[in-house]
Amino acid sequence: MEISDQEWQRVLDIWGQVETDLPTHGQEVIIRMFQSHPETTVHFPKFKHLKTLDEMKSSEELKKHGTTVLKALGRILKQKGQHEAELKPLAQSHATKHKIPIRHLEFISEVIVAFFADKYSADFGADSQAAMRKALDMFRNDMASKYKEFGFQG
Ligand code: CUS
Repeated sequence: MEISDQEWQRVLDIWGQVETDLPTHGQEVIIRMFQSHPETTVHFPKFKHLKTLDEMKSSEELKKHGTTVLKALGRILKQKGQHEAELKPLAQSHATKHKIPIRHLEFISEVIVAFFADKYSADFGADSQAAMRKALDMFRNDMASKYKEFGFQG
């Protein structure tokens, strides 16, 4: 899959806005994902007690995790596809320790695109959304092949 320089530029432009406030963006991504795909909460026993939206919003731990997720993703996107060194340890821990199926990475990818499209309607139009989808597809494909190397079918 080829991603052009212009497409990477679109991806990193929007990421620049997201990075102005990672905790708030991260919190929203995790909450949207828990709400649209409740099965993703099984990986997070520490968030099981959060039942209502208000409880999710007031959890500092959830916010912290959202920040971690976006930081990891940002580090990868900035490599513009040359992400072997960044991806490998992440794939290893997710294959052997957290056991996060690729399906759930798909959910989080969808949530990210939909949320940015809502929040940045002026700066994240159809072309940028398509570019972000391609970048996240590439990320997931590479995670999936690394998962297999680590013996996790994902
Ligand atoms: O944490 C981490 O690290 C991951 C991220 C990356 C980017 C891979 N995660 Cu967490 C993931 C997920 C979550 O959180 C939830 C759901 C799904 C997935």
